[in-house]
Amino acid sequence: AGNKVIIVGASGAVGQEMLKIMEERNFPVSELKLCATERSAGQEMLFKGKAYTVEETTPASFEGMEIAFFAGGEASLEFGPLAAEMGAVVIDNSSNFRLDPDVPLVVPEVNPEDVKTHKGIIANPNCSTIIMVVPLKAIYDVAGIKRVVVSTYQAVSGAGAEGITELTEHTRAALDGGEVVPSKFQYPIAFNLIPHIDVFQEMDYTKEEWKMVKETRKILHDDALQITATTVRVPVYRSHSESINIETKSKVTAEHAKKILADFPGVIVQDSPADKKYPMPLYTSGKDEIFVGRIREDNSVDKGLNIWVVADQLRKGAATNAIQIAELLIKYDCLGKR
Ligand code: 2RA
Repeated sequence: AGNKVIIVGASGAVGQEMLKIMEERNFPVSELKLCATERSAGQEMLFKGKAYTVEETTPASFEGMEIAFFAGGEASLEFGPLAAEMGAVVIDNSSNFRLDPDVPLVVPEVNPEDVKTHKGIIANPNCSTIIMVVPLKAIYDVAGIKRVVVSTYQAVSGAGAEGITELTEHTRAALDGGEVVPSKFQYPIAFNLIPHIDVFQEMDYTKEEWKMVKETRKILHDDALQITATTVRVPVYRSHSESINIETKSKVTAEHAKKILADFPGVIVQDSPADKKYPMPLYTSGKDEIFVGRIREDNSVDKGLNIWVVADQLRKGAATNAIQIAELLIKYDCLGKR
């Protein structure tokens, strides 16, 4: 028993995590194919103790496959629609199809039923969006939300494996007095913050900022939601953090918000100022939950909350969410159905 699964982009930061999480969650796999670009083909990767050789992705790679995970990048543009046509359900971690009205954009704790509307492709939201929308949904269901202001503190691994290498190299160079040559990032990332993630677009917002706006509205099915974002790269290896200000439609006290959040699936509240208890990226990495703390009423408006949210963006922000979507497809029996 199990499903025929292909991972495209298996050797990258998210692909590796997908494989690890499938193993951890004992995801039912009857056949596994690991693919990537020609450059990464030939590498060996382990799944449940067995070695698999990464192959170059070609149209034939999708023959007979039931679930096709795309870890990110351009590959899903080239092969996603074809994989779906050949009968697989595509779960795509890139931004290529996220805003397509025919493609559900799913966070299992928030809009699980949307997977049932798929026409062959399901999109996995952007990492910063996933991490924000889960706690937002908890509040949204109880009090409604009028406006959200979010600022992010995003780890270098959000930019892939090269981002990790660059933080190490820049830190070493800064300490040893060596030369710092930014390549993945626009400026030296060690001992710095860079308020620029992805490309600049309309109104001088970055694409990462627009993703947080547009994807959140789509996932919550609320085009009227007012939301604005500032996204910042920080010298942290792993786990994105977010400061989120939420203006609610009805009043929620801080105590009530703590309870609502603690009761919501996938959320862990870490909030005890007296004990210096609040989420931090160093301690959330490697975990699947979204950690929320510093839960306070906004002193400047009638109905508002401030929360501080941290989660491992390679896991819940990417790979875990994708595997959870596949689990929903099995649960709702909507694999192979169009
Ligand atoms: C980042 N959100 O952290 C992006 C990855 N999709 O760069």
